[in-house]
Amino acid sequence: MAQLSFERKYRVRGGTLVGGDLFDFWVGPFYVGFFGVTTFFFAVLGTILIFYGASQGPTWNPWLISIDPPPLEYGLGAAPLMEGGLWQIITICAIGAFVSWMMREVEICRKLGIGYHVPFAFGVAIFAYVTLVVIRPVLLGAWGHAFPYGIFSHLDWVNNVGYTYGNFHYNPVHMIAITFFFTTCLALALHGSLVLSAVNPGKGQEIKSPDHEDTYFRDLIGYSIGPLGIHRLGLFLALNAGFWSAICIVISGTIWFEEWIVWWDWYYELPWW
Ligand code: BCL
Ligand code: BCL
Ligand code: BPH
Repeated sequence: MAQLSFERKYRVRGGTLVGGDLFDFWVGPFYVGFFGVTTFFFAVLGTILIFYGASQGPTWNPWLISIDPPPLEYGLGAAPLMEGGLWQIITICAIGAFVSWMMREVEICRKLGIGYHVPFAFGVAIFAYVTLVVIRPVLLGAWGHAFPYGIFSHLDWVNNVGYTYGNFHYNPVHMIAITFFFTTCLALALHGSLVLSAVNPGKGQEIKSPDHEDTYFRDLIGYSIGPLGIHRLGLFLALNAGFWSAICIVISGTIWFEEWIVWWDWYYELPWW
């Protein structure tokens, strides 16, 4: 693949955490590194195992293929391959692949001498996944509480777990997470449109400056958070969306056992009604 003009300048040695110079090279545009190798290993193995599981199952319909966790009876033990063991190995591969991917991001940051913001942010997504398939099942005492790896089956899991707690919408932390997701989308809609309006103004017109962007919002709502601030805000909103998602599900069944609407009883019980 063609190299961009500035790319060669940044293809410097070093910054690796493991393996020294051994894997310090590129394949086409991709940096490899030790963690590139481990990502590849786990991703390929996990994917092969999903296809193997599918070959043993009733269907090749992509929507319906599902690799299920062990039944609740197996608790936290290892299960036979066809009764959840496959799911357990795929989960190890998935965590291995995601964490390797994050560590590869770290090595690239070190090479470039930039901050670790991206791998940190990805860490929050991994945290949400690990909460669903490790932390909560361990707290509840069975791998069977994790979600199955299938396009439709994982939607069924969300639905069923949701109704286990009555109306999941009443989970106050779910509310916080959803609010952050919506706000993230609002912020990106404004940021994306604002930047385009200034730097992509149409043929023959001159590109406008960040001052124009700031002035736009000052005219509109009396305040502009500024070119650095908007990225801080965006990251803050997105990470909170992922973080509170993890919290909203981990408290369901571990510290809250009833329907979520019952949680609001404190509100009725306030002394002044
Ligand atoms: Mg889900 C939907 C993957 C966890 C609730 N979910 C989707 C689909 C996709 C998916 C099949 C679109 C997601 C998307 O665009 O995201 N979900 C997925 C994965 C995980 C996961 C990989 C995971 O944790 C490893 N989902 C969960 C947990 C629930 C959940 C359990 C809370 C987060 N998910 C829902 C609901 C919906 C989905 C509700 C939907 O309505 C939607 C759907 O249409 O389902 C049918 C944003 C990310 C990107 C745009 C980046 C690209 C991601 C691509 C599309 C992922 C492909 C996954 C592939 C089919 C999985 C196999 C991997 C191979 C073996 C290598
Ligand atoms: Mg709810 C969860 C919104 C209705 C039951 N719900 C969530 C949260 C989110 C949300 C706050 C999922 C996001 C998340 O965790 O991301 N729910 C939401 C909204 C409504 C809603 C907006 C709505 O009605 C408008 N929910 C309902 C109804 C219930 C309900 C009322 C069902 C009847 N909801 C539940 C349950 C859960 C949620 C149960 C959850 O478990 C879930 C939650 O909080 O989970 C933590 C986090 C992101 C991830 C987990 C993805 C991680 C991705 C990994 C790290 C990387 C994957 C890589 C991939 C395999 C690579 C593919 C290959 C490449 C493409 C090459
Ligand atoms: O590289 C990236 O992006 C380009 C990283 C990434 C990120 C990053 C990255 O840097 C960041 C900051 C986030 N995601 C952030 C977030 C939000 C939280 C802060 C959150 C909303 C979110 N990501 C969500 C999601 C979702 C959802 C909502 O479902 C998905 C599907 C993703 N993120 C997906 C991704 C990837 C595109 C990418 C990424 N987020 C990470 C790529 C990676 O890890 O590659 C290595 C692994 C493989 C190539 C494949 C592994 C295969 C497994 C071994 C087998 C499959 C197992 C799986 C459990 C089966 C699931 C089946 C489903 C049908 C349920």
